[in-house]
Amino acid sequence: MNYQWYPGHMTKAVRMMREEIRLVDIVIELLDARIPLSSINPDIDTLASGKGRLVVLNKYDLADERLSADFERYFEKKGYVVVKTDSRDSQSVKKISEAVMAAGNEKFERDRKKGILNRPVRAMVCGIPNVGKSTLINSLAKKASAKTGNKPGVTRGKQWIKLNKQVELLDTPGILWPKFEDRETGIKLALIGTINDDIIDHEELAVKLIDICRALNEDILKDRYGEGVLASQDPVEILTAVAKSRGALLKGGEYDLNRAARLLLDDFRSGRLGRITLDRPPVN
Ligand SMILES: Nc1nc2c(ncn2[C@@H]2O[C@H](COP(=O)(O)OP(=O)(O)OP(=O)(O)O)[C@@H](O)[C@H]2O)c(=O)[nH]1
Ligand SMILES: [Mg+2]
Repeated sequence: MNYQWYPGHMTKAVRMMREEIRLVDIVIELLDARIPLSSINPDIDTLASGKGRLVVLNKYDLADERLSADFERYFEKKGYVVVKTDSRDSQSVKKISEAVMAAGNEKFERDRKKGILNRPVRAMVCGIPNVGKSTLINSLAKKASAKTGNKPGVTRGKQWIKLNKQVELLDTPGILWPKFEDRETGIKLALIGTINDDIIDHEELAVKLIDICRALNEDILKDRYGEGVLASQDPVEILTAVAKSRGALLKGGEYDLNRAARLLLDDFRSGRLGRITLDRPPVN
């Protein structure tokens, strides 16, 4: 299992970001709070050099609270302004608009000294597919201006959205990078649902998830699928127990492991297995 997903629209998106970045004052980088390290685009530092930077740990509602606090400190130490959010919730994204406005005020002051008036502050929102960029923009704008959807690759072209007279936001298509540095990164990105489902081997990925859950806490799977999952150490047998608990059967009466795998992945992605973070902050 070695997931790589880099369709043509991402090549175009990177080119577009390079062009548009000249126009922006701030780059808002959305990371998935469940994988704050594996969802960092390694090219963003070069792409966004010289710009104000804001790091958003989004889908915080799905991530482990203690680890999120550790990651928050980790990124703050690196000098970023960090905000943890559930971008569907307009209360939760308030801090982002505050940070953008604060950066905006500095800019207006600089502009005024140069005699430039009424130029709004512009921020580009970027991050991996499905991380919640368009949802964030809609919550900030308090209306549905950007198209959203629970699959990667919903936003295809650029879209400027005016928040108010002072702030404009640029929604961008989610981008991954042509090669992940290691297999684990590809697996984590696939687990959270940022890689197109069509190229995923669901059973293999579910087996990986079973190993991860068991290493974290034996009760995670038991609480959701019952005692049956404790009968074996073997992840394929555990997946069979999940099929049993959910009545996932094929026509001949055999257990439908593919359906069980999809159910399990879906339960993880929507937080029904609890708040689980897959990355660990580096010890330094
Ligand atoms: N639980 C949770 N779900 C979220 C959050 N933010 C967004 N979502 C959901 O995640 C899915 C993807 O959201 P989008 O805003 O379309 O993501 P995007 O980053 O614009 O995706 P692309 O345009 O495909 O790159 C949607 O189903 C959202 O409802 C969040 O903070 N928590
Ligand atoms: Mg989008």
